[in-house]
Amino acid sequence: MATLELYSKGESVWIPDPGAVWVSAQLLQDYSPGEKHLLLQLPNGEEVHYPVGSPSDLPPLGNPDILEGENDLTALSFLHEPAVLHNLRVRFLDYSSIYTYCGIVLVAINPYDQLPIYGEEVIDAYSGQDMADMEPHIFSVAEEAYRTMTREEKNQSIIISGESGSGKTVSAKFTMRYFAVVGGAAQQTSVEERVLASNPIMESIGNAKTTRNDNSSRFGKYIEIGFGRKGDIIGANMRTYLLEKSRVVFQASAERNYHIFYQLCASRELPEMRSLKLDAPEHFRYTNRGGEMQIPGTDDVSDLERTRNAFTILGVQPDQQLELFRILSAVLHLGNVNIQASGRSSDRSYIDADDRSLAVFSKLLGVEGPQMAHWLCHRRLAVGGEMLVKPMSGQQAVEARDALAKHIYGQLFTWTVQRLNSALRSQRGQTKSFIGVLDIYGFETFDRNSFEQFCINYANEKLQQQFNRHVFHLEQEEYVREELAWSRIEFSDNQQCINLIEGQLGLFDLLDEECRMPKGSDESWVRKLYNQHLTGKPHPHFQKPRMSNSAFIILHFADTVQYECDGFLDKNRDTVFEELVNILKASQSELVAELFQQQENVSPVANGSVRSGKRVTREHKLTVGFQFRQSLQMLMDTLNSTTPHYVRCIKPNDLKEPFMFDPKRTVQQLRACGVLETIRISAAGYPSRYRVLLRGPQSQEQAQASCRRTLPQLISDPDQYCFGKTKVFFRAGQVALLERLRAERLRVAAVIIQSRVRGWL
Ligand code: AOV
Ligand code: MG
Repeated sequence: MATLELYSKGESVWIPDPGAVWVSAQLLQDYSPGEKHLLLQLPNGEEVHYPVGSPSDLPPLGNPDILEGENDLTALSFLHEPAVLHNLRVRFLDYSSIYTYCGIVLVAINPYDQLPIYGEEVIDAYSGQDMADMEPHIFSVAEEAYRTMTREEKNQSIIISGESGSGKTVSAKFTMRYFAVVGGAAQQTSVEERVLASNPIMESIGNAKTTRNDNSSRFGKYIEIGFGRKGDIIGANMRTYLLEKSRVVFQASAERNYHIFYQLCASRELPEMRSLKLDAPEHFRYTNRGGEMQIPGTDDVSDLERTRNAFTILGVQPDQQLELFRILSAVLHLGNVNIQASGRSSDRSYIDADDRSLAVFSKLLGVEGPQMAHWLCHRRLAVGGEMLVKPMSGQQAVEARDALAKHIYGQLFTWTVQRLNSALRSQRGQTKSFIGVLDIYGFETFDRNSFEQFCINYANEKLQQQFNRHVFHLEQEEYVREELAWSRIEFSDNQQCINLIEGQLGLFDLLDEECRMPKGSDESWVRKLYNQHLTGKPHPHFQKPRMSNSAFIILHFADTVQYECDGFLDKNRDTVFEELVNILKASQSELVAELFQQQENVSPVANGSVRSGKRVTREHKLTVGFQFRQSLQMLMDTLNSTTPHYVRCIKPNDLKEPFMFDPKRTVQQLRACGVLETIRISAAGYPSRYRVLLRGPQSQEQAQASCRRTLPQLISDPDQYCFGKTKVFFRAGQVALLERLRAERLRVAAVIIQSRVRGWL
């Protein structure tokens, strides 16, 4: 909390406001301890009595005007939410500056407008420059990573986060383009071109229109760009995380399936596409569920051309591309296979022998139609050591069909990533160091949250922890370097919440266990969660909603989220029936057969559990949750072995309007992405660092001595500042006090603040 004497007449404070979140008001009287009100004047001239029960109710103080529009928020005297919000808004609206530093974080606000700040001449301007000398920019972060890599020969990471539609993928692409330009060899080679060509491919198979973003990435990506001895790009490698496979068979209203399906449908009249027997996307069950087939401002035909060119650049020849398109088209036809229910209580199902979609599907994939029809509607079952074939109900058969479609798409996605990686592998010797760019889904909370949100939010807990620990590490290193007599800084670690999710008897652990049980169910899993984490000593991050027995609540660092347990087991198992996959394995098409050689969650013969409509997973370690935990741990290990650079993207309004700033939405994201958390962390330490120099020819020692003499007279509380070897460290608010004193008593002040040292770097 700031010093009380700063609450004096004429000063400004921030008071909460339902619309603007915070508004500035002027103090009309000095505040003296014990008073129950502050007399304030609002911007519209209105005078209000602001209640102050105790000094802790005092509203946050405004910053000195000279700091308005600062390009590094940690330079502000008062580091609090209203100050951060105000400065971001001023920079964004008054200066069209979408980038601002907040210590080691670059905050990027989506302008929803084409800005002339990404041209090659801008790249040239940033190239070779010191971060501190340049306006904040995504290129300055890229340059900083590049320079640190070449200077220290150490791997770097650029970690980009933010909610859906905030600009992560756009930012990631700009950093890649930056590296392609500065890391381009003197003679144009194709490596940079290949690295950039991976983007349109990944976007066509991994991005889709959602209600939040017309080009939403439905997977996480970490791409390592490898550089050689001379700092030139020599290759790349990417890892992907948790593709949203449910989208292949279902889309919410106004959403689309993956772009590639619409690109293919739109190009169906091309001679080479005729054999795919495609139709308009309205006619496929898997592409028409969202009701909207067209994205304004995009042309699916030319997008397919771009996708195909990119494939060609990456060495995937046109005939193999067509092979991929054939499999994708087969998925669409599979969705149109009509499954009819039969039997007295609809406990059986069948597919008409002349089902056209099944015929096309089978022809495209080179498999036996009748066999396919049989195994879509039946399954093998082991009962007492004997094999039985049991019919499936219409509902079960539809689920089996959809599971197969998701499986085919998932295998195709994985295969494509592997194919691109082998095309991007360095052919010119060893990679010296790499810069990894992480573009991963941000924290998500919807009206209804399921397994996907659970995994995504868990990933964000892990990233937040990585970030917290890194920031603290830097703070403490600085204190050691400056030999501060300073005990450790307190900070809130989110380890407890992470343990709840990934630890022993944690949510994933119990989920995997439930998945192994023949009679396991979502409800019984959630009951076990209540038992484990609510009885006895309740877990501080876990709650049960009052009105539901099928949901649970997690108190995440960013927000409190309620998850509905429905579907967790199935999504975690993610199985597909073995008989169906065996048919595909026997395909005449080489690529189809290859796709299904590496099997993940294929359900073998069921053990009687089919009665409850459940499938079993062969091994615990193959659950989606288990794989996700493992891949995240590997990601964290990689990130921790690199020097990280952080970019936090903000979506300033939900209307996709150019330069429109909705303070409520912005604050919400600042809270969720941990920028404010960082501010809180730094306010607990010494956020304002000043090199304290005196005018005139004084030696370093003399200057230090004067400071030591003078400061105690200016700031009475010795806990508010601390002398380091080369700097004085001030607690939050002290610099504002000094500045005011200087303005008032210029002659008395012996301290002249000359040069401000940038935040944490
Ligand atoms: P995301 O990656 O963060 O969402 P995108 O990078 O796809 O978000 O950005 C969404 C849209 O915002 C883009 O298609 C552009 O129209 C616009 N945009 C973003 N950044 C800029 C910029 N710097 N300049 C101009 N326009 C921009 V998601 O993938 O949904 O989480 O899963
Ligand atoms: Mg994206």
